[in-house]
Amino acid sequence: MDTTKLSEQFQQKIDEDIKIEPQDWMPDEYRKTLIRQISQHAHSEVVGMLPEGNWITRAPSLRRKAILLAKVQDEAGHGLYLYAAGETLGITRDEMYQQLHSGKAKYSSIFNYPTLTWADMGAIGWLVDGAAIMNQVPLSRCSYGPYARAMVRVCKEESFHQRQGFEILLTLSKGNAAQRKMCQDAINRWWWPSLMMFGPSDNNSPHTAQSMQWKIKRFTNDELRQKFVDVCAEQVKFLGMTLPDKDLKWNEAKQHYDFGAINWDEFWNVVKGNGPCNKERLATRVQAWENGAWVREAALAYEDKKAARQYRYNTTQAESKMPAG
Ligand code: BYC
Repeated sequence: MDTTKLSEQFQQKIDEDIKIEPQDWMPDEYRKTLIRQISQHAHSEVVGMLPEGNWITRAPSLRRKAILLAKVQDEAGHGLYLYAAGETLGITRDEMYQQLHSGKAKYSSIFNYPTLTWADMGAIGWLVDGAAIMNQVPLSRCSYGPYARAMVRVCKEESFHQRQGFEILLTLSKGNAAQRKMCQDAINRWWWPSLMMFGPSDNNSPHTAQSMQWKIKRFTNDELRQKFVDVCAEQVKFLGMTLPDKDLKWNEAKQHYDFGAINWDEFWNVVKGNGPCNKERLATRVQAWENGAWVREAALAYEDKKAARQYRYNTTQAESKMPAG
């Protein structure tokens, strides 16, 4: 069948909400877009462990430490599901790591900001995981089967992450003046970078139109950002805190919150590698990879030994069944 016909059939399946599976025919650009997005997403999960990992040893109680540890481990798990989903498209995990470690692959801008106080763990849970859920729930209905299925579990875990973050902030918001100040300061620092997580505005987003047509994306960047602002503008009231935006205002006619201008220069600067922590994050990942070399070698040596033992066993068994003489 020629490519035009295959492309038509492919789009028809998408239009009918039939999932595309790894063995199905797909246009090269669809495959490339998915590899790009899924690998960037996987990298974001594992790099995203670093800002919070930083606070595990300094959590204020054993309970908080256990919760944070579990959350950070969840992020490693999300990375693994996503790398596995990426592999179904014909790229190896080593190639994806190589792209991250060489600085060629992107990961979410948000993880290039520092975590200065314990309240940052609350703000990350509430805002960063909250933004992630807003973006990822629609991805669980995306057209590519393995990506959509990975998102189902990821979103359940993200929902726990978001609540634990909000609960940290709620506790601080009921504390003394210094704790309330710490809470507000964390919200102030994480608010705008969280809005940037949704990507450039639609008129500057080169991939959105095609990804919407392929139902990789179900909503545009601006649509998801608006939903997120609407939710957070209400939730912040429960904390008795404010969002750092003097233009944030309910718009009765639109039934949405209006909000201020995003600093896109800051966003692109971080995406290009010049944010406050880009270099440190990448160096830490590369070092973790290098430090883990002996574990990978040991695992491979163990597999080889097991295979050799099995081979010897199979040969002996076959020989013992041979007729004597
Ligand atoms: N940061 O045309 P656009 C988490 C890039 S982890 C950096 O709109 P697209 C968590 C974009 O890649 C959550 N780069 O692109 C973990 C593109 O560059 P390239 C991570 C960004 O793909 C631990 C260019 O800008 N979530 O939840 O249609 C602890 C043009 O953009 C960003 C995901 O990865 C950014 N923020 O839409 C806590 C979700 N935004 O590739 C939490 C999956 C854009 O052409 N990804 N760029 O060089 C997506 O949904 C989409 O890829 C995006 C961007 C909405 C992010």
